[in-house]
Amino acid sequence: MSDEAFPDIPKIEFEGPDSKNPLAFKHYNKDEVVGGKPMKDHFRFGVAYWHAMRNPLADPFGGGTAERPWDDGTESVANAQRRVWAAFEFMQKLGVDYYCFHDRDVAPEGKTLAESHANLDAVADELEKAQKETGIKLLWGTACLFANKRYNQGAATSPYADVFAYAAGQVKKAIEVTHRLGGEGYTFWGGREGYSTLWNTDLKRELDHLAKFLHMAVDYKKKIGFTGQFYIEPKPKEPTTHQYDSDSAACLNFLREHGLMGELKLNIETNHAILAGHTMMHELEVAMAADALGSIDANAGDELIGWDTDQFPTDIYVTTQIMLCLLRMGGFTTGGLNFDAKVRRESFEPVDLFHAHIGGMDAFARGLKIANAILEDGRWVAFRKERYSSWEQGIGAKIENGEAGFEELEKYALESAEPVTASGRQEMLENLINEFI
Ligand code: XLS
Ligand code: NI
Ligand code: NI
Repeated sequence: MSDEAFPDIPKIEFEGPDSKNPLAFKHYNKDEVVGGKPMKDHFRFGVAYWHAMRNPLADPFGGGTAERPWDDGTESVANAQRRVWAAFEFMQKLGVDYYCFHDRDVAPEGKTLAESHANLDAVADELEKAQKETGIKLLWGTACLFANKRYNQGAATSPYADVFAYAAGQVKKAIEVTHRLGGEGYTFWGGREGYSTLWNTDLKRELDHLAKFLHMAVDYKKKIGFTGQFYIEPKPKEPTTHQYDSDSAACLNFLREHGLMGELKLNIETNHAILAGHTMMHELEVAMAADALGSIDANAGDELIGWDTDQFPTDIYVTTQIMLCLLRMGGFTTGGLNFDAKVRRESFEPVDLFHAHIGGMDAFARGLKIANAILEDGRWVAFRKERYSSWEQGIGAKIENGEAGFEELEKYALESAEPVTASGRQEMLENLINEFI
């Protein structure tokens, strides 16, 4: 076997829309300037280490199918270190600039916390070398607080104080390693921070504990001088019946109630939006309205299966909506588009990892070009502006400026004719958007 993990796969290049080469980009042209900056800076694409490198592709009815010839299947540190080089070869050939990881997907869990820390350090040594050699950077790190049996009833929301303390020790270390590797962010996804039944759950106490945990993390981050952005990732259910961080609105309310606004932004995942009964655009708009959209876990769900299927994003209508939000926000600062997505169990060959990511990157490139064209055209923006124009002067401006109360408004309504509204023109706008797709 050659030293390469993907010996038959060359560097993926942009060949344009007419190319029939499945291992080429048709739309993602990293240096092409769209809307004032190169494509790669709009997206800041990241590979999710857990899916790309660690997902065995099992489902509830059968074990893993993934063929990963560079991996000897053991939970050894040496195997984990070797895997780092396969991961970076993959990312380099694909041409992404970022990756994300959980502590326990890059390094094996030891028998004690001390041993786990040491394993993580040993793999972080390799990650640091590989980052230096390739220029690939860490978008964010995170800790796996859901796989080990000790977390079966939660981590920061476990009914057991010792579990909370263990989780704190684990997260402390994960933040330190993220800091050491120059991570631009750190994500909290509350794997099992929720409940299965209220018969055994003190909901208020658990939520207070979660807030305490996050405050401790914020304090520690400042103490060690880690300036990366903290994110919280909403998800409504799965694995628990009800997750506390269920959607953007719930997360924002939680952060506000506990004095954490400004300390954490949201990392929003498409499939989680769907599970919450929302569209991705809704979740993004809610976060943007609170100035709290930080990063995105790019994937897709299956409308026919009610799980977090974590599929690769291919729907150009959705990528267009996401890019419309990002362009209006002025783009990411610390965040990026992390492909929190896995290939299907049937797609077990290494090359499928390339097909999947190429498809996702091309889908976003098209979304960007379409969204930029919609904004440059101006009709969509103008329609929305016109729809709210009654707030620009007269009584609308007075209300917005806090210069009118109920008495003034009643007087105004009594003296005015019946209010006039115009059509919302939903269908016309849907047609307008489709003009560009
Ligand atoms: C799981 C989450 C997870 C987070 C990181 O559903 O999406 O992958 O992104 O813990
Ligand atoms: Ni995610
Ligand atoms: Ni998910």
